Amino acid sequence: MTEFPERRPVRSISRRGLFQMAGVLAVPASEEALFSESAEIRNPAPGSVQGPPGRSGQIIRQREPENFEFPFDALESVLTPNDRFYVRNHFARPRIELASWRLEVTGSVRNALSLTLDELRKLPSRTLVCTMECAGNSRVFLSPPAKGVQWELGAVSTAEWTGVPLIAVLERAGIRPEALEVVLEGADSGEIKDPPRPAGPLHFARSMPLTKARQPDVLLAYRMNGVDLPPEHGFPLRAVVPGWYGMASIKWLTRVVVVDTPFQGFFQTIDYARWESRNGQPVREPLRAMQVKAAIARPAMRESIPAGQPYRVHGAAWAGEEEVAKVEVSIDGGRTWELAHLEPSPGRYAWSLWSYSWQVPARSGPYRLMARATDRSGRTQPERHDANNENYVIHHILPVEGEVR
Ligand SMILES: Nc1nc2c(c(=O)[nH]1)N[C@H]1C(S)=C(S)[C@@H](COP(=O)(O)O)O[C@H]1N2
Ligand SMILES: [Mo]
Repeated sequence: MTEFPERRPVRSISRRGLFQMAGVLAVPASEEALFSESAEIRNPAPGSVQGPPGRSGQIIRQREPENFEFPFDALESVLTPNDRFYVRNHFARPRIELASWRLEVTGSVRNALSLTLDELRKLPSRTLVCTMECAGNSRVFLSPPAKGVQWELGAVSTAEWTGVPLIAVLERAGIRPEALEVVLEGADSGEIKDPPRPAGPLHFARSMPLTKARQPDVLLAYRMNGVDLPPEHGFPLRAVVPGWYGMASIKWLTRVVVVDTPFQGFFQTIDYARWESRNGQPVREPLRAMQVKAAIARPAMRESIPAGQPYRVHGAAWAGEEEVAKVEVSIDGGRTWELAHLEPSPGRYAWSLWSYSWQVPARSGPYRLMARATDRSGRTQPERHDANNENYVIHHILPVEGEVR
């Protein structure tokens, strides 16, 4: 029903301490900021649910299941604090008893495994900073309105993850030569509401080809930004599949199944898939790598800006399995573009923060700012949404409009 921004409870001192170190300001939310939008509007105009910048907490898009957005206009540092990191759940969050929890590794392997968290923690670990974006991020900007959670800019966040490489666990189990893919399954389950849908409940599950699963940066993660994985982010164990849209990074992981044929699950074919042309025929392909994208944190949508002063336009840019080569900004509706300053990213799969010093005109009037990223392979952002992506992969250039006053 109501979908207004709301502050979540303040977390432990230790976690806040961590992010003060990381340069994140813990600014308390003002109450006026939180109730700025009536939720009767299912697809609000861009910016209409934005409060003043700098508030803490997440934007509640849906309470059950939990779907919380990172307030992107509060972007301050590369790492997103755990209590602001967006949450995307399809079903109710599962209750997990650590004492009975096991990771089962089965299918096309020589020795099936059943591992406790302690056993996983004893294996050699790896730590990396990785950006995760929901494939439905920015959906609110599509017209006509697209079905699904009405994310603005903030269904994307970045954290430092620690865990065991998936391949290390697979090698212990012994991958059979005929193996093709690895299916990851979460403990959460439920029924799909809209057709086409299977009868009865199903678990959230996705697969990846073995070629991806062999990359040592694909982790089974148990720590996030230096603390145990929080419950809403998949405690005790989740996958982190760097460079891919978030749906691949299965939370509350309980089963890893090595398979010899392509997995055809609901979230692989019906949902989180797109149309691709093969020999002149559209075929269904699962979503995989994140596409190149720059997002503007400030100014926020419809932010008023004082005339005649310099303004620091800033945001983040990411490119999935590629690296961002440059970010450009246009202040004239896309006629001319100027290079933004790009900060070094803390890892191959982490977003880069960027900024651009804009000399705001002395006269009042409307403004229209655009940013676009280009990756190292030369791919850049399209001007329009690709209809074959339907309600996903929204990475076309999204202008920010407001008033100079
Ligand atoms: N078990 C399980 N894993 C899941 C999901 C889910 O609903 N259940 N959602 C996926 C989707 S669509 C995204 S975008 C990411 C979000 O991770 P986060 O909630 O930690 O941000 O988790 C993925 N992993
Ligand atoms: Mo997602």
